[in-house]
Amino acid sequence: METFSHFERLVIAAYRLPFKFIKTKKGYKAMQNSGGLVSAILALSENLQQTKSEFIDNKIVWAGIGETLPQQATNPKIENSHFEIVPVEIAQRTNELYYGGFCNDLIWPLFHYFPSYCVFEESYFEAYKEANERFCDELVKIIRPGDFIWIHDYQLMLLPEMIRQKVPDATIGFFLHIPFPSFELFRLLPRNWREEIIKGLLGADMLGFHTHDYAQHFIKSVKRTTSYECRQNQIYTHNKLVKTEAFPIGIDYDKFHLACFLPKTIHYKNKIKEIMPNQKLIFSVDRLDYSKGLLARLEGYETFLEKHSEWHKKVIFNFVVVPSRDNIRKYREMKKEIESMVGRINGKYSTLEWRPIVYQYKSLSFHELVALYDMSDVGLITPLRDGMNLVAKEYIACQTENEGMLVLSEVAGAADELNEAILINPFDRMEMAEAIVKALDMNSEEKHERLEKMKERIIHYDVFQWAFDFFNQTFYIKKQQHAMKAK
Ligand code: GDG
Repeated sequence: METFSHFERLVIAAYRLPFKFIKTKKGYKAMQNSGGLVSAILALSENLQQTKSEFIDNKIVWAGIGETLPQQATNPKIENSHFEIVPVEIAQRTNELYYGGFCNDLIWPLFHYFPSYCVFEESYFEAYKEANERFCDELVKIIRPGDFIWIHDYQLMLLPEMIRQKVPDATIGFFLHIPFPSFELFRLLPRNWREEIIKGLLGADMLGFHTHDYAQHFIKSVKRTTSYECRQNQIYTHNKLVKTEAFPIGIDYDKFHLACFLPKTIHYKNKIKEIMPNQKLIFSVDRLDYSKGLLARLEGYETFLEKHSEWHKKVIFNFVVVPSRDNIRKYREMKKEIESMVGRINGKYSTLEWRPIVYQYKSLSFHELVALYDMSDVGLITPLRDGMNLVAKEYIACQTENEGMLVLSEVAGAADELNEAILINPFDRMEMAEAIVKALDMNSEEKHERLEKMKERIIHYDVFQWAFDFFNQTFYIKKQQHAMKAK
């Protein structure tokens, strides 16, 4: 029987490669793709040298859709990183049905509790299978014994079992970055699709979710979909033991916290002070997405303005929306609605010298983002559903110069760890309005005390701990499987 003491390579499979390449006069420039997953894995790849896990070596392979590295590409992150890139090619039409269709027209709304937004198309599922097979083909070519294959997110839920069929001894972990919904939602998928998804996922040895609730929802769906025996968080399939666990993703705390003291950030902070003297600042930043609750947030802020005229002229809401998926009709329509609502609220409450909302539809630079986190008095993070929400954790990490308070949706995964924030129901505009007042009025001692508790938790379980915890627990489940086989 094979024995092993560590994993030799980390093989990541995620929908998108971490970089795109822009042609410039001087050659190609590599730009980091946006999103929580890419930030997390890049931070990890930069830090594997100082690994806290004795179970994994510092070699990373990343398979995903995108281009190969042009030779002239320049970017310190690429030069210093230790990963090899494996591009996966998917025909354009298949990708439209797979990514635009099955992933974003069905799984994304369903798993975020928007069943009425779901589109059920047979061709979507066929394309989903085909795309997962394409990933499998590329991975099977490069996988070798000693690899730890770590598959990420809802675009690749069939992949664990596909790889298992071809490489039965592979070590496979899967992490879901979005919520796993209650069975009442999951059961809305056609029976054969939900069976294939559950069996696809169960090809992994370890299945990770952001929260215990998501892991429990998954187990419930396994019980309702298969005849496998489930004991607490372990599932016994026909031929192996699979474990599910909550691994709440963290952030690179030091990167955000220390950035508050860098000259570039200080430059932006001074600018904010200059432009908004004697004003309280409320801040939010999210990708354009209905799950982020942007319209409901504007309604909550409007209610605050309506009920609390004592705050007029004393507060500004800096509302940043980062372009995302705006080639999709639903997203374009939402953008229009946001803009008309911002216009209406500003039209109603603005005076010559004051505008209650400063709206920006763009991506901020890292230092600008950190400066805004640090200088704002209230972080208003109110998704209608969110797997975790890294912005909430980054906001806490950046409270240095001007300690603020976080108003956080109770249905973001982050609410499980950040319970000293002011937690609210994001659909309740009255509750949101009163939470804003509470955050603005909170005395500095109370804010400090609450922030310290939250900081302690996110320092302790940062993005590195998240990954190492996943590797270590997978290592032990592998040992357990070997011991069971040896009996
Ligand atoms: C998915 C899940 C889960 C945002 N705007 C700017 C900017 N960002 C960065 C933030 C943060 C990341 O993007 C967004 O992460 P979130 O977690 O908030 O959201 P998703 O992209 O939806 O991520 C989510 C995550 O995966 C990880 O598992 O938490 O629930 O939906 O890091 O800082 N960065 C810069 N400028 C911006 O304007 N520089």
